[in-house]
Amino acid sequence: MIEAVDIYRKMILIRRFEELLLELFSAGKLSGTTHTYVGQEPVAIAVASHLGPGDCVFSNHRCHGHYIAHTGDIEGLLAEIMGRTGGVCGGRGGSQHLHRGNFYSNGIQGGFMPIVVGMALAEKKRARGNVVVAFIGDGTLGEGAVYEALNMAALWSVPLLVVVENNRYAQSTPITLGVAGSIPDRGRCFGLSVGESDGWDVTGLTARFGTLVAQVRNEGRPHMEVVETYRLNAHSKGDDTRATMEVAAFRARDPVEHWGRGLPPGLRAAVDAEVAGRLAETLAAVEAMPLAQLAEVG
Ligand SMILES: Cc1ncc(C[n+]2csc(CCOP(=O)(O)OP(=O)(O)O)c2C)c(N)n1
Repeated sequence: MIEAVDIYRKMILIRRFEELLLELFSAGKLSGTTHTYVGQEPVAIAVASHLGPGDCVFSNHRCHGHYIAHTGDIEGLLAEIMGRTGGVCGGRGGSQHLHRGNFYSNGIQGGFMPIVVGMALAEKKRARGNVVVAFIGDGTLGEGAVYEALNMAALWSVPLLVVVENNRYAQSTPITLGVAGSIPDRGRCFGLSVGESDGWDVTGLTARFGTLVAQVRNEGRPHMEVVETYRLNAHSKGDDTRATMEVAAFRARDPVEHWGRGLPPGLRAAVDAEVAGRLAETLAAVEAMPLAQLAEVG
């Protein structure tokens, strides 16, 4: 069972890492773009707490939280986003295109879903007891490839967990304008088992994903979990068209802040200081690395 303080350490590491990214972006020190996961941290941690090294994770454009929760590798990630040779992909993949071990991310909405099903089918045939997890957003439900993939996943009965992070917006489009009908029904219509969970209930979410990962692993059939959540920051950097009042109401419910308030203040301050120190050291190490050169692309 993951301790409350460890959950906070992981959540605040993701939060502060991304705040640092936004600062670096404003200072002109980042290559490419960056989409932050601010507000959604409990989801990545709840899923990651139940996966082993043989399990496979596919993530999307909003991948930093998933990557840090699964690997803890902030140096490789920061170096990657800053275009340095020590980056997880040599500084050439950038924010959205990460690969380390069994972790993959891709910025094309839904583009990895057919690949994910193929990986899950391979795991089924190898019978090693591994699961494949795919994180997609509500806006990605507009991609046809997602439905072809869900159809095959159900038909072939593969060990796949699809986590739909419903943060209510696809860039600037609210789900009311982009998603007809019910999101859970979109999984049910293919015969997947489907559940819904609350992205603010950190304890409940962690327990829920424990049950789901075990279910997918033991029964070897796909499940789709729709997690209600909210991104507290802009879609990528400054592109936020949401009502200020709405964002403020969700900011008042910030799950990371709320969880931190549940810890003894001294313990929380110690973790905050530890994370700040770790980030400062990481930034210094990354800034000392050489920039990746195009000529190195093989
Ligand atoms: C195939 C494709 N179309 C459009 C885009 C541009 N795009 C990047 S993120 C995004 C919105 C995605 O919304 P959602 O799936 O809800 O994820 P969220 O950003 O809310 O986490 C879009 C349209 C893209 N990356 N890929």
